[in-house]
Amino acid sequence: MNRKIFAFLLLICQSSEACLTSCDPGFVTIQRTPTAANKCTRRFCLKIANSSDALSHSDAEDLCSKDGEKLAMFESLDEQNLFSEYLQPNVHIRIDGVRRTECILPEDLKDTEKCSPQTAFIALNAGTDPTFTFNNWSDNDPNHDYVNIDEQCLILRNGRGTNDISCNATPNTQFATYMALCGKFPN
Ligand SMILES: [Ca+2]
Repeated sequence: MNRKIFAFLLLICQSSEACLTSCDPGFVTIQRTPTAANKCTRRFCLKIANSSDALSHSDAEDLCSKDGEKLAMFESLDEQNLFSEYLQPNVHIRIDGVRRTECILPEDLKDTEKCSPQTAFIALNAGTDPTFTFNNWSDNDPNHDYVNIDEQCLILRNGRGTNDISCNATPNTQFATYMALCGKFPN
Protein backbone atom coordinates (compact mmCIF):
# COMPACT_ATOMS: atom_id res chain seq x y z
CA MET A 1 0.00 0.00 0.00
CA ASN A 2 1.17 3.49 -0.81
CA ARG A 3 2.73 5.11 2.32
CA LYS A 4 0.60 8.25 2.03
CA ILE A 5 -2.59 6.20 1.75
CA PHE A 6 -1.56 4.06 4.74
CA ALA A 7 -0.81 7.17 6.83
CA PHE A 8 -4.16 8.64 5.82
CA LEU A 9 -5.98 5.44 6.83
CA LEU A 10 -4.17 5.41 10.18
CA LEU A 11 -5.22 9.01 10.77
CA ILE A 12 -8.83 8.09 10.04
CA CYS A 13 -8.60 5.03 12.28
CA GLN A 14 -7.17 6.99 15.20
CA SER A 15 -10.16 9.29 15.15
CA SER A 16 -12.67 6.52 14.43
CA GLU A 17 -15.21 5.28 16.93
CA ALA A 18 -14.14 1.77 15.99
CA CYS A 19 -10.73 2.43 17.60
CA LEU A 20 -12.04 3.34 21.02
CA THR A 21 -13.02 1.66 24.30
CA SER A 22 -13.72 -2.02 24.94
CA CYS A 23 -16.53 -4.53 24.68
CA ASP A 24 -19.50 -5.25 26.93
CA PRO A 25 -19.30 -8.22 29.35
CA GLY A 26 -19.99 -11.48 27.57
CA PHE A 27 -18.08 -10.47 24.43
CA VAL A 28 -14.57 -11.34 23.37
CA THR A 29 -12.60 -8.22 22.48
CA ILE A 30 -10.95 -8.78 19.11
CA GLN A 31 -7.85 -6.80 18.07
CA ARG A 32 -7.78 -6.24 14.33
CA THR A 33 -5.34 -4.69 11.93
CA PRO A 34 -7.14 -1.66 10.46
CA THR A 35 -7.47 -1.84 6.69
CA ALA A 36 -9.75 -0.41 4.07
CA ALA A 37 -11.43 -3.83 3.83
CA ASN A 38 -12.55 -3.80 7.47
CA LYS A 39 -13.35 -0.10 7.56
CA CYS A 40 -10.31 0.68 9.72
CA THR A 41 -11.43 -1.55 12.58
CA ARG A 42 -8.94 -1.87 15.44
CA ARG A 43 -11.27 -3.50 17.95
CA PHE A 44 -14.36 -5.57 17.45
CA CYS A 45 -16.66 -7.42 19.85
CA LEU A 46 -17.71 -11.01 19.15
CA LYS A 47 -19.83 -13.56 20.98
CA ILE A 48 -21.69 -16.79 20.28
CA ALA A 49 -25.45 -16.60 20.92
CA ASN A 50 -27.41 -19.80 21.58
CA SER A 51 -30.97 -20.81 20.80
CA SER A 52 -33.05 -23.81 21.84
CA ASP A 53 -34.64 -23.78 18.36
CA ALA A 54 -33.00 -24.34 15.01
CA LEU A 55 -32.07 -20.95 13.54
CA SER A 56 -32.90 -19.53 10.14
CA HIS A 57 -30.68 -16.72 8.89
CA SER A 58 -33.28 -14.14 9.91
CA ASP A 59 -33.72 -15.86 13.30
CA ALA A 60 -29.99 -15.52 13.80
CA GLU A 61 -30.11 -11.85 12.82
CA ASP A 62 -32.92 -11.28 15.33
CA LEU A 63 -31.01 -13.15 18.03
CA CYS A 64 -27.97 -10.95 17.50
CA SER A 65 -29.96 -7.70 17.31
CA LYS A 66 -31.37 -8.13 20.82
CA ASP A 67 -28.18 -6.63 22.23
CA GLY A 68 -27.39 -4.37 19.31
CA GLU A 69 -25.19 -6.72 17.35
CA LYS A 70 -25.35 -8.06 13.82
CA LEU A 71 -24.40 -11.44 12.44
CA ALA A 72 -20.64 -11.48 12.13
CA MET A 73 -17.78 -13.53 10.75
CA PHE A 74 -14.25 -14.31 11.86
CA GLU A 75 -11.51 -12.38 10.15
CA SER A 76 -8.78 -14.96 10.79
CA LEU A 77 -8.07 -18.43 12.13
CA ASP A 78 -6.63 -16.82 15.26
CA GLU A 79 -9.99 -15.13 15.92
CA GLN A 80 -11.85 -18.36 15.22
CA ASN A 81 -9.65 -20.27 17.66
CA LEU A 82 -10.61 -17.88 20.47
CA PHE A 83 -13.99 -19.64 20.38
CA SER A 84 -12.55 -23.16 20.40
CA GLU A 85 -15.06 -24.36 23.01
CA TYR A 86 -17.77 -23.99 20.34
CA LEU A 87 -15.76 -25.37 17.44
CA GLN A 88 -16.78 -29.00 17.60
CA PRO A 89 -17.80 -31.65 15.04
CA ASN A 90 -21.51 -31.42 14.20
CA VAL A 91 -21.73 -27.93 15.64
CA HIS A 92 -22.74 -25.35 13.04
CA ILE A 93 -22.80 -21.61 13.60
CA ARG A 94 -24.77 -19.08 11.56
CA ILE A 95 -22.46 -16.34 10.32
CA ASP A 96 -22.72 -13.14 8.31
CA GLY A 97 -22.73 -13.23 4.52
CA VAL A 98 -25.34 -13.79 1.82
CA ARG A 99 -25.07 -14.81 -1.81
CA ARG A 100 -25.25 -11.91 -4.27
CA THR A 101 -28.52 -11.93 -6.18
CA GLU A 102 -26.60 -12.00 -9.45
CA CYS A 103 -25.02 -15.32 -8.39
CA ILE A 104 -28.13 -17.38 -7.64
CA LEU A 105 -29.14 -18.93 -10.96
CA PRO A 106 -27.19 -21.80 -12.57
CA GLU A 107 -26.30 -19.65 -15.57
CA ASP A 108 -24.90 -16.99 -13.22
CA LEU A 109 -22.52 -19.54 -11.75
CA LYS A 110 -20.86 -20.03 -15.12
CA ASP A 111 -19.38 -16.56 -14.74
CA THR A 112 -16.57 -17.80 -12.57
CA GLU A 113 -15.05 -14.36 -12.10
CA LYS A 114 -18.27 -12.69 -10.94
CA CYS A 115 -19.52 -15.68 -8.94
CA SER A 116 -16.40 -17.46 -7.68
CA PRO A 117 -16.22 -18.74 -4.07
CA GLN A 118 -14.40 -15.50 -3.27
CA THR A 119 -16.82 -13.15 -5.02
CA ALA A 120 -20.30 -14.77 -4.94
CA PHE A 121 -21.11 -13.61 -1.40
CA ILE A 122 -21.25 -10.28 0.35
CA ALA A 123 -20.65 -9.49 4.02
CA LEU A 124 -23.09 -7.08 5.65
CA ASN A 125 -21.33 -6.38 8.97
CA ALA A 126 -18.94 -3.57 8.10
CA GLY A 127 -16.27 -4.23 10.73
CA THR A 128 -14.87 -7.39 9.14
CA ASP A 129 -12.72 -8.14 6.12
CA PRO A 130 -14.47 -11.24 4.66
CA THR A 131 -11.41 -12.54 2.82
CA PHE A 132 -10.70 -15.29 5.40
CA THR A 133 -14.30 -16.54 5.45
CA PHE A 134 -14.57 -16.53 1.67
CA ASN A 135 -11.37 -18.58 1.37
CA ASN A 136 -11.98 -20.97 4.27
CA TRP A 137 -14.59 -23.24 2.64
CA SER A 138 -15.31 -26.69 3.96
CA ASP A 139 -14.84 -29.63 1.60
CA ASN A 140 -16.97 -29.39 -1.59
CA ASP A 141 -18.37 -25.97 -0.67
CA PRO A 142 -19.75 -23.65 -1.82
CA ASN A 143 -21.98 -26.14 -3.66
CA HIS A 144 -25.25 -24.15 -3.69
CA ASP A 145 -27.34 -27.37 -3.64
CA TYR A 146 -27.54 -27.43 -7.43
CA VAL A 147 -30.87 -29.28 -7.34
CA ASN A 148 -32.82 -26.73 -5.34
CA ILE A 149 -30.57 -23.66 -5.77
CA ASP A 150 -31.37 -22.52 -2.27
CA GLU A 151 -28.05 -22.06 -0.45
CA GLN A 152 -27.95 -18.30 -0.18
CA CYS A 153 -26.67 -18.05 3.44
CA LEU A 154 -23.63 -19.18 5.39
CA ILE A 155 -22.64 -21.26 8.42
CA LEU A 156 -19.37 -22.26 9.97
CA ARG A 157 -19.67 -26.00 9.37
CA ASN A 158 -18.50 -28.37 12.10
CA GLY A 159 -16.86 -25.36 13.72
CA ARG A 160 -14.22 -25.32 10.98
CA GLY A 161 -14.99 -24.13 7.46
CA THR A 162 -17.55 -22.01 5.62
CA ASN A 163 -20.58 -23.74 4.10
CA ASP A 164 -23.29 -22.17 1.96
CA ILE A 165 -26.66 -23.34 3.24
CA SER A 166 -30.38 -22.58 3.07
CA CYS A 167 -31.41 -19.37 4.80
CA ASN A 168 -34.33 -21.30 6.29
CA ALA A 169 -34.14 -23.17 9.56
CA THR A 170 -33.39 -26.86 8.99
CA PRO A 171 -34.42 -28.72 12.17
CA ASN A 172 -33.92 -32.47 12.23
CA THR A 173 -31.19 -32.37 9.60
CA GLN A 174 -27.43 -32.77 9.88
CA PHE A 175 -27.03 -29.00 9.44
CA ALA A 176 -29.54 -27.85 12.05
CA THR A 177 -27.96 -24.74 13.54
CA TYR A 178 -28.52 -23.50 17.09
CA MET A 179 -25.79 -20.89 17.39
CA ALA A 180 -25.06 -17.53 15.80
CA LEU A 181 -21.84 -15.50 15.72
CA CYS A 182 -22.76 -11.94 16.69
CA GLY A 183 -20.55 -8.88 16.52
CA LYS A 184 -20.51 -5.13 17.01
CA PHE A 185 -18.14 -2.25 17.52
CA PRO A 186 -17.08 -1.39 21.08
CA ASN A 187 -19.24 1.09 22.93
CA1 LIG B 1 -23.23 -26.04 0.88
